[in-house]
Amino acid sequence: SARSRVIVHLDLDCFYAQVEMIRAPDLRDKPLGVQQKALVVTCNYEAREHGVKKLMALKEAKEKCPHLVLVNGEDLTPYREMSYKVTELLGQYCPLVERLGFDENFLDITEVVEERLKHLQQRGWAGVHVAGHVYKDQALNLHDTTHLRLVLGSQVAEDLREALNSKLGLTSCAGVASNKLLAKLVSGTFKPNQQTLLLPESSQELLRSLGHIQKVPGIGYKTTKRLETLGVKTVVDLQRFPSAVLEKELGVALAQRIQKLSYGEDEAPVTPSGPPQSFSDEDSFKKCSSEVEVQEKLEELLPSLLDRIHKDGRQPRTIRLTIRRFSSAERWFHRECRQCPIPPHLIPKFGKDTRSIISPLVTILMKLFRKMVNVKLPFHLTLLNICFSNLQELPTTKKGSIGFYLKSVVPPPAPEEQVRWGRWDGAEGEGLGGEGSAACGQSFRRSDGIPDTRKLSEGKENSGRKGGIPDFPAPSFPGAIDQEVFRELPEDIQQELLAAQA
Ligand code: DCP
Ligand code: MG
Ligand code: MG
Repeated sequence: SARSRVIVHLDLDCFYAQVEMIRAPDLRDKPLGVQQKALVVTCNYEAREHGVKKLMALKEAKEKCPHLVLVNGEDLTPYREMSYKVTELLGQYCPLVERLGFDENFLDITEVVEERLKHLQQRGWAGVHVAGHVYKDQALNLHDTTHLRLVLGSQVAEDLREALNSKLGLTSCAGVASNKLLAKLVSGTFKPNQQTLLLPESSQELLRSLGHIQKVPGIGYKTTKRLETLGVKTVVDLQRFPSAVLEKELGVALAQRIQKLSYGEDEAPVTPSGPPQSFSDEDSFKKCSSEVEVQEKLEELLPSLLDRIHKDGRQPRTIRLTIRRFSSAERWFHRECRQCPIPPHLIPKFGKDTRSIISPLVTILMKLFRKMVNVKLPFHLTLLNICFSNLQELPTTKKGSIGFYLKSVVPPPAPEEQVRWGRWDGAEGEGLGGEGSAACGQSFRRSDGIPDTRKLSEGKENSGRKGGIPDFPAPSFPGAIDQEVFRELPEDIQQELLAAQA
């Protein structure tokens, strides 16, 4: 039987705000908010002391803290770059690093711990102590090798956090536990700049403390709704619900997985993320209703996107345009897309002759656009997204690109059926993203018969995202966060936002 694992979940403190404080150190001792449109998406801990919260409306934040300093965080470039530096650094300590959003990483440190254990066995483990907190102050038993391994894991986590701090100037929180679910749940127990170890005997308490099933990472919005109709609201309800009924309602795979989650069991492996499988950017707006405007928006989006591809060093083979039409009924989820191969003569110009390809790319995108929209009739768009995918290595990829950094540990592409961590399960995407996906002409079927949306494949394709993410309800949201930001958010926050829309 498999030896129990040691998993670390690392979450950076007030991530965007930290990046801004590194860029402008005089902001350090001031309450700082990072603004996107009319929202303070995050703020430093100084501002939190004044009552400013993540995702607070700008207006309210200023009322709470009149001397709040604001920086605009709409250009994600600095956060994205720091985010990859973090993953890269962690990858130097352990090959099994999986990104989750911009500011979280899972590490499977079982082998690292095993090495330390060997050393200890030579030296004896009398002086072994836990680093950071133990959840609920549970007493340790170092004669129990599971405890001992987890304690060594807490020391590894401390070393990782110390490395992030000394090499990148970042503080973070960590959770150490025997699987991803528990590590993620425990990591935020003490914040900021602290870490927490969960011993197996306390895992029930941790799960039950969540209360509502919606708080369980891996149980998505749609599944939550279906469970509620069955009368299942709390984690305890789910634990006690007859499995046979659940399997009939949700299908065997999903039923078994979520019931296991309710007990704190999660077998999902830490899957190295590797480099992003696509590059996309988008803009959302109230109204775009002429071809000229569409062309302008596309011309605005392309340069920084091409710049990211240039820095990555790989060349895309496919280009895709996604639009969202105004529609009061389906305003959240209705996206349509068309894609086509990039003409071979343009491919070598990516990364070399960026300027000269903008115009031919716009021509291609406008053709794709006219395949979706009859331009002779009035139209009303609220979003445009350009995505480059099917990235292929050059014979000699530049060192230092994000496409390079994980090369040594990049796994073979994960099969689409693979059940993934958290809300990124295909089954979750089905309900929320399903509408728009049909129009994309790509739908995927899982072996268990649950239709997946394009999101699953697009997810693997999208800057490290895992698919299954519902389309974000931009137009109805006051601070309209763009799709990329939304995808990169921790799932609890995504859920919060979606719930706020409902
Ligand atoms: N973010 C965003 N929009 C949201 C939520 C988050 O742009 N709706 C961004 C800003 C955050 C980053 O994602 O800095 C990471 O999200 P976290 O929930 O981890 O929040 P922070 O790292 O900011 O704060 P904490 O210290 O609570 O982890
Ligand atoms: Mg964080
Ligand atoms: Mg986070």
